[in-house]
Amino acid sequence: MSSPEPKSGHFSRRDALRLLGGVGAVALAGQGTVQGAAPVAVKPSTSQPFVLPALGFAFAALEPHIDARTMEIHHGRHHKTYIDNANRALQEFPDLKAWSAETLLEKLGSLPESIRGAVRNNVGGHVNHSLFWTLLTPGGAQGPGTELGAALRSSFGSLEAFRDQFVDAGLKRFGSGWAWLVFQSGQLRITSTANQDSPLSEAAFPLIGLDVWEHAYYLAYQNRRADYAQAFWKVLNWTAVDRRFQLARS
Ligand code: MN3
Repeated sequence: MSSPEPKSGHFSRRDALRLLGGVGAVALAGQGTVQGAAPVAVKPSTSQPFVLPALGFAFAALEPHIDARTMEIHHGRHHKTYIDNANRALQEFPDLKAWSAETLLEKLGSLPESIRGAVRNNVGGHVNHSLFWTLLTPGGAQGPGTELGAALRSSFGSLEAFRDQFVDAGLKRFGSGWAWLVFQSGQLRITSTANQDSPLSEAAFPLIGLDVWEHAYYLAYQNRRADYAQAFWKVLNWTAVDRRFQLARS
């Protein structure tokens, strides 16, 4: 088969904003001048070779809701392993070198079959975890901003109903996977994926992701996934979610 092509030779403004995340995205959103920005402006975790992004807070910062040892192993070993495996697999495909992690997932179906599974699992694992860390913080807003709050109430009836449905999605995900709040076709949706499958591969933009693999909670919660999912609300940084909601609609 012919080699797939990146969707463009440069990163679009939307890509740059999406990839940057955090404070950088806010700054760029204000500029509106990053059309054609070089990949160098992109957060290093999303361009190849992938690197482990800094956590941005101490391993113990989320205690008692998520314990330090879990954070240390989850970030330094589990996430690192996805990165190492992704980089190793992609070494064999120089034609894909310019593709960001997100683009690889968005265009999963167009990738050579021989690497599709490795990208799905390992680039998926990298992108999902990179997002997860940015959503976890002892700081940030305790609830959604005005616009997202209104959208959540309109979509799910109330914030409480939203939280219940989100937790339910995580509990119903059999085995390993993720619960998601996504923005798709102009709508908020709650969904879940198996393993490290990314909403990006379904043309959905993730706003909130909760890792429900046992490695995310087993040390402190053992089999009590429901308790872990409830504790998630205590450490979710709604400021980051609001920012992603803005980004999804830009
Ligand atoms: Mn994980």
